[in-house]
Amino acid sequence: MTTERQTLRKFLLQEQEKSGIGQDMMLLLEDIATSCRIIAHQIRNGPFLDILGTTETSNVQGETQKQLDVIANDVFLSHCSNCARVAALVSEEIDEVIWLKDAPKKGDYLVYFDPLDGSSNLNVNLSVGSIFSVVELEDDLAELSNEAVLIKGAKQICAGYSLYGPSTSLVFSTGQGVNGFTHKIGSGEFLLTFPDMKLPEETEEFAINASRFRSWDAPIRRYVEECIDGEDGVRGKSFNMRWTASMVAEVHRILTRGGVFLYPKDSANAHMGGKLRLLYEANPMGFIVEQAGGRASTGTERILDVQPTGHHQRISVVLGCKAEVEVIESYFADERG
Ligand code: P6P
Repeated sequence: MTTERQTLRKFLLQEQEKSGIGQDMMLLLEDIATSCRIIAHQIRNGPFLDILGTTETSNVQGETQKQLDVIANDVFLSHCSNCARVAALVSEEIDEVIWLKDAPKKGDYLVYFDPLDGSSNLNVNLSVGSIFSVVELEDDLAELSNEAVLIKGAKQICAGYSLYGPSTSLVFSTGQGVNGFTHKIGSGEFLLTFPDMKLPEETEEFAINASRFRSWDAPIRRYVEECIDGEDGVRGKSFNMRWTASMVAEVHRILTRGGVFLYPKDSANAHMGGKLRLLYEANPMGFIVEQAGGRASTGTERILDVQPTGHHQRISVVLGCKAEVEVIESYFADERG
């Protein structure tokens, strides 16, 4: 007999009592959930809608945009603008900060998102996802400037992702742990399927793009070589490796069965500061991993403590099971001497 699963709405009402998240955050999360349902529908019907191709345009990252990158971005823009408390939107796909208010007030929301992460997986039918992060303004804004959205990840009040895989998962935290929902085809409801997600302390699985081996800094190379040395090496145990080219899929796997994800700054991307973006990839995923009992680091400092210097800033990312991230951090410390 299947148990009656809690709907997203019922969960949010319960959370409202427990964590004090207000009506506005509930409305925003419902709008984000609607965005994810629409994007999931577009992806699943992509071959029939002829939208799995690329556009003639590039985004601020210099990446050629997929049609679904643009579609997903437009869906997030239109739905996240519904909530009267949203003062600004920061999208991976748009150069400038999108201000929705002339005079944002204390308590207004800043919403950062990567509308379709891993979109190179789209035309080979592999998992992609959306990532979102919400920060509450601590003071009225005297002026609308890009600097106003450069807020540390530790200030997030909500972060999450939607994974468009065999099923559509919506996983988020409002600071009271991590909970995951699955979209039930037919009813359209997101139902609670992964309550209170927790990372194991240890793991035997790491995720890294091994083709970048020649560019890695010494601590990363040392860590990966020791994992590959297995039982006969200093780690004394075997490791498995995964790489899906979708941070959302990697993080969901890690939240579900453990692991560590590495996309470090290396000699090939150091001029950009790394590959992954701080405000709408590293910060939200770091928040969720920490809320699930894990750790999120640049290798030398906590990601959520990094003071952003640009709203499309890139950063080195090592996140997952705490013990494994600490091993990697210790290798960077050894290198500093
Ligand atoms: P690579 C997707 O483009 C992304 O931003 C992350 O989702 C993913 O982990 C990484 O880049 C994949 O990078 O170099 O393996 O293509």
